[in-house]
Amino acid sequence: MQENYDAQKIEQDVQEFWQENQVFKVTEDASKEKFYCLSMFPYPSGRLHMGHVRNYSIGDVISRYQRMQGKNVLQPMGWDAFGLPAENAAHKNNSHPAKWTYSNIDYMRGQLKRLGFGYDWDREIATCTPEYYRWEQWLFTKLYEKGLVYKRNAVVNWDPVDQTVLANEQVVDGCGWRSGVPVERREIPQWFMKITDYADELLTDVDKLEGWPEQVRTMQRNWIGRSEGVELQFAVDGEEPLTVYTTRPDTLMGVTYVAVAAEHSLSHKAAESNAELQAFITECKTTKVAEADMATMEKKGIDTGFKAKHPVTGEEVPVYAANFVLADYGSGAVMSVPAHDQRDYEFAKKYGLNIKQVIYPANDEACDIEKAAFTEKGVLQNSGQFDGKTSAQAVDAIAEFLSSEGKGEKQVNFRLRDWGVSRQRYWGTPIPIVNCDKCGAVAVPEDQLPVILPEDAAFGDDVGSPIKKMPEFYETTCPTCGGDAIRETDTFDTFFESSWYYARYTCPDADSMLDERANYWLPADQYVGGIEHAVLHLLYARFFHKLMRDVGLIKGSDEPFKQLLTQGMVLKDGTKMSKSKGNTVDPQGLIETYGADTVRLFTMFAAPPEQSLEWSDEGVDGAARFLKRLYRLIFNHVSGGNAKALDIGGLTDNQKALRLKLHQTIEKVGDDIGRRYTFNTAIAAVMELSNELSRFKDDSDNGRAVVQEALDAMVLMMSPIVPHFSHAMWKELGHESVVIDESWPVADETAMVQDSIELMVQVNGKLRSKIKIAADADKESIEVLAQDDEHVKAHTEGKTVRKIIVVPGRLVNIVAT
Ligand code: ANZ
Ligand code: ZN
Repeated sequence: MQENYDAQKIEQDVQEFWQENQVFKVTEDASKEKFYCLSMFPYPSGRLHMGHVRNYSIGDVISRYQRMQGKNVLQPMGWDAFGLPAENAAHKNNSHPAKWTYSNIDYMRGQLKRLGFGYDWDREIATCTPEYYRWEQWLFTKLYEKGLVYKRNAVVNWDPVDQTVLANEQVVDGCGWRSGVPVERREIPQWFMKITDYADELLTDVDKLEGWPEQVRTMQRNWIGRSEGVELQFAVDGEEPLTVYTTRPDTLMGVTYVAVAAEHSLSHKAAESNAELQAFITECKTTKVAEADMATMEKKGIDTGFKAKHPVTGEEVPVYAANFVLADYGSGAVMSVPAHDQRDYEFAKKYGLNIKQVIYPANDEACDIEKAAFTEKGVLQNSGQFDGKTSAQAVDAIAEFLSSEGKGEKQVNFRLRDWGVSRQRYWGTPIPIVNCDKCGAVAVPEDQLPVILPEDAAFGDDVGSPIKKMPEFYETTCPTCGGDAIRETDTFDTFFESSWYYARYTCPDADSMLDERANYWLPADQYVGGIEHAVLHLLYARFFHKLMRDVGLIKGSDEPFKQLLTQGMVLKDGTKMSKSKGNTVDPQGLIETYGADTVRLFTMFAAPPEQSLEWSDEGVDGAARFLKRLYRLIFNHVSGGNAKALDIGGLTDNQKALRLKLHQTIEKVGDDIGRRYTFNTAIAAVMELSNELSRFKDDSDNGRAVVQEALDAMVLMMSPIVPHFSHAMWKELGHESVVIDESWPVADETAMVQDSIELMVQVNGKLRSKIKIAADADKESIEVLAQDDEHVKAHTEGKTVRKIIVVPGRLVNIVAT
């Protein structure tokens, strides 16, 4: 065995071994329990960043651990290869998005291989290849037949200087990112997927996702946003009745005005003779409609002059056009109850409208209508026939009354909108539709798929999509009547590709969208990725799973991802690492300096996976030192020749103590990696064991046998995290087998007679918990274990740990503010 640890040499050899023996290639094997571990695939932006390294290290550790549990593990990788940055790069360099994308893929694939991630590369997918996107085109045509996709006019961001549609992320402070001029809103025909048809199922199935973080489940629920309310009508003289949707019908008697969206038909009608209102409508067109902005923006409105008749009292209230009413939610009109809705309240104060309180606190809650709206439920007053009812009773009574008068009905509403999938971009999947003057929008027939994105399109200074200027692409014949027709030149939102890649990995070469293999592997047992995808990507993937199920492609599962792990951010000096902030650390340099195993070890040790990871150069050094120390221990042991078999009956107290520690560690590490996913505490426990081993001086046969047992187990336990190191060390320790084929070590119960002490743990001087630790645990691991305690966490959550004081043998005090 070489005396010094040479990471580069070891890693190169081991990677060659993996490659030659195709160790990560998997096939379906019904006799084995499967485990499908999926990490979110990257956008091929050029180089891996630390966030990728962290994400993929977590996935790889889980995969390798599961493999050691004897499971048939699938871990695939691919590329989310369509998207705007490729187009921008092409315009800039007068080159082509495909060229840029494929060369990035080549480079990044090399980086992933260099990091030693155990992917089955035979299953690699790049979503920009026709072999991939043809199937989503196919699905789209099937869904068109089923009525699950449709075309309608919708608003886009239009850049009047560049004469092009902008994606939302290309609009900066209301202006085009290149032109710098205010963006206009334009209506053009676009394609929509009827995700709202699945709103109910998408919502109720969130309950089944027990392996998902509660936070993400809540975000899914909120996004879908089911609400129960009443839809009711206010009569307007000489006009169609005005329909409003309310979740608080109990406040009906407190309505003092009605507000409609600027785009509402009544508003347009009134504007015909009201220039001020016309200007207001135009102004609303250019302001953002994101709901997040709704809450904070200044509320503005204009009286339309129309009067609405209250459905119970017949009293007339004014109708305002207001900027806070969303045109495409509910009916685009709201009954305003300033006494009980804060937004209505502010608006009424501003325009001097009546505020009529009708709900009063049921108990001794404070309520001062002079200061703010009272938004709680309560008991009705000033409400005529409904006086004295509680809010809950009034909801039913008012709904019944309206229903009997033919003026309203209970209704369930969803916040979720249909998914607009048209993008006026080039580098995406062509929408497989042909527009014929006679036949309308016709789906491209199956035998004419895929509609291939022409890769010879010209890129240069011009910013729009080049296929919109390529008659050889868009001039075609109608599949139905054979007449001249025009091909759709829009492409799919790139969320389309990432909505089903997880399924295609199971059968990447299938000559249908999916085949039987999908049912062996799906659902994915573990999904690992960023919290930024907690809403849309996950929702769309869940939706696609159900769509693919309902066209008969998937059987036996309703949801794509059983367990979800959302990794925390990688920070430097407390802020997110990002190119724009210029505080990135390039993983490539680290790999070249330290080797992949050190990088992997650092990322797994520095923080639990769901928390943010603070970058630290010392931390990387520490990880490197630990591997060197472990190497040295193994070197020293191996230099003494083969160890004899362990004689359990003849163990000394010291030997027993080491075995106790060893088997406790095995138990803890198995639980930390396998169940809790706290890889950092698992590593801390192995470090602690290695310290114990350094202090253990016993050259007797049995002493050396215990050391061998410990080193073997440590190498196995570390192998998911530092797989190259472990592969080499396993061999040096005299084993004929390869570590990747080994099983996870099992703790020997008989060796686990307690020899631990209890430490008190205080947070800011207050006793919060007691932890059991090895009698001679070192400071570093005590700190990690103390902070990891559930009771302690409850008191440090959301705070920053400033200092940790360890009084050996007695207590730990954590100072957190
Ligand atoms: C009267 C009322 C009184 C309301 C009250 C709330 C509190 P969710 O739960 O999101 O469905 N609303 C309805 N359509 C709207 C639109 N197009 N743009 C903006 N706001 C709209 O919320 C439904 C509530 O949001 C409705 O209930 C309505 O205001 C408002 F004390 O009606 B409410
Ligand atoms: Zn036709």
